Amino acid sequence: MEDEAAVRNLLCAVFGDSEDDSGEDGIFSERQWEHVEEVEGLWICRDFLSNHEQQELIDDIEAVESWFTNPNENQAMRFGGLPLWALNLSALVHSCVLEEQLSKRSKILAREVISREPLFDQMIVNSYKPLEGIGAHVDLLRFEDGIVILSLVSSRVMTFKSCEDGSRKVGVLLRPGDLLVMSGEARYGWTHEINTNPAQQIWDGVPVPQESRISVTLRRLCRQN
Ligand SMILES: O=C(O)CCC(=O)C(=O)O
Repeated sequence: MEDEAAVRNLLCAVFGDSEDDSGEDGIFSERQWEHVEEVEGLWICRDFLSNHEQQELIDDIEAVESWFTNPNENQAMRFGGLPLWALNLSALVHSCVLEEQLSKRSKILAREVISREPLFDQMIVNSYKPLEGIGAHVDLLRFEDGIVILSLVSSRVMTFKSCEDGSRKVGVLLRPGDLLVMSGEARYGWTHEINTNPAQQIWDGVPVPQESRISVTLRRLCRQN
């Protein structure tokens, strides 16, 4: 299929070519999109990046950017002028969402979001130590609809709470390589948080091992009228 070929070509351009694309550490991931039924507009792309791709990205983040070499630093932000690796990541999000929307008629991002240029122009990279998290929040309204978060290194449960009815809570397990996409209701009508209550780090009755974690959030600033 043409779209699949386009995504493969983009991956080759970003992460290089490999003869082994089948094993766990193969270049190409086995992407699987899941809609979180309870929260409209919340999607997770499982294995968005393969182990190899994740490692390449972590190397870029840690070495190329020299971020987080100081243990007291845990957040890095960029507005506009995104580094090449983030532009490549953004291009990959674009192709993968588009491919899924065209092939399965899934509505992951609205037409005006997926067709805007650039898709993202702001980035936050968060580095978490074990047991660290982020408080419940809705992303600032100065950012447009359509926000993605890539999880790296280790898993965490992220909890969504309805802004209208705080008793409506939905947990999602984010594994290394997973991409979370929030739009519409999920972006504006639910808060998201990690680890504000460590007891939440239980998934299917089993504790989620608390290791360091890195996340990359891509968003776009609202244009001034
Ligand atoms: O680290 C995460 O997965 C969430 C990041 C986030 O919500 C934020 O930076 O606003």
